[in-house]
Amino acid sequence: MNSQDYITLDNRYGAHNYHPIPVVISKARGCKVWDPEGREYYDFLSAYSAVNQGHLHPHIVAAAKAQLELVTLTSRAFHNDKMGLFLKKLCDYTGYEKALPMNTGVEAVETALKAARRWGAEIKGIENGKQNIICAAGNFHGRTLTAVSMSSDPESYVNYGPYVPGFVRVPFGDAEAARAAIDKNTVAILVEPIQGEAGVVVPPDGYLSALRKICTENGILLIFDEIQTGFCRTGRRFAWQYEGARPDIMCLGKALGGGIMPISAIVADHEIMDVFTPGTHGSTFGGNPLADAVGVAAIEVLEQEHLEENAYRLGEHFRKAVRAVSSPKIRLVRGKGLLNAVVFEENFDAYPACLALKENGILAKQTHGNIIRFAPPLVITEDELEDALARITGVLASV
Ligand code: IF1
Repeated sequence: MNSQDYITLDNRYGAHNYHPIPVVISKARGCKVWDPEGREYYDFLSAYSAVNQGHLHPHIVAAAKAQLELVTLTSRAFHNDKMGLFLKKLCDYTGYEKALPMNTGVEAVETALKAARRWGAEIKGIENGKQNIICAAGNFHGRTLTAVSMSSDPESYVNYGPYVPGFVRVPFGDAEAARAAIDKNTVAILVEPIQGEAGVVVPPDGYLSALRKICTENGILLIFDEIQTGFCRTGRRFAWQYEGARPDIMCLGKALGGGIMPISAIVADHEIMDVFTPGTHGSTFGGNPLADAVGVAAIEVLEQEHLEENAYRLGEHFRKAVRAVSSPKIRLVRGKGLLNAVVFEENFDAYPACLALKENGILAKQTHGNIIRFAPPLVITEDELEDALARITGVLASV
């Protein structure tokens, strides 16, 4: 079978809920992937930042293989000998007292929202059912009914009603708007430190720390969704560290699984995490021993290879090189670390540019039509980035 055969199969048997770049990936290693015909590409999407450590990192693969010889799934009806080690590692790495493991990112978001609502009812004494949570326009927190109920993007929410109530949406990047939306039943503010799906929207400096201050002053929780920005992607372990704006709850996913399997979690201190009591939340697969072994190895790679430093340094270089491209179609280049986007003019369709990038050995995907996100695995070397940049700037200069 060749690439076209695989694409035909997908189209015949799969729901048409995606419009992928027409490339089939059958092998991957580090920051590169290959199609069945043997063509080589740089991966500039990194599965939306889920492979920060690079594809098939040997340390993470070894941990998975070793665990596959022992035990993979126990459920939480019993203890296993890996979960505690994983939770400790995650708490040490993030600087929180407790962690609650789930699987996908949106489950971490749901977990954070449940924690905040329960905290509001039990600690703040808000009448159950009256809790509200402030979120930001342009957010992306996942695909469940709760997550799309927060969304301002019609693609995400249209015809999925009735929507989950209890959310108040304010403009992203405007801390005073968030402050003004707080009422006596508000339990939390939830935002992404940088909005990924919205097109790598970096808020004004001081926004995150202003939100921190507002939440503290009003006795409500600050929740950051670091599912896409976390684990070194933006040049720090977590994007909030640029402003010392430590949230009360942090949602984590994607790169926590090292590109091997879905692993997510929330972290928080005990006063918040203790709102969960036996039977009040959980997951069949959350905290499974295979995920625990993979999660520990995924964090070890981030630490041992100093990936936040690599992301910071190469990110500066990437933006400088791409900003030097002169094209009347490019409006701006923005991002932090190795989470970057090239924003074209309002009505520009970036899909053909992504096809041209593919022809030149670069895989990237547009978002909102006129924006291309560039987010290679953080293990990319300076030489590899140089090689990729020559191709990227060449294509961008010719659009
Ligand atoms: C798709 C987007 C990125 C996320 C943040 C929670 C989740 C995500 C900040 C949910 C997931 C993914 C989902 C994936 C594509 C991708 C995406 F374009 F859709 F928006 F990255 F920008 N919070 N983002 O970015 O995590 O439940 O998927 O594990 O839906 O195709 P999940």
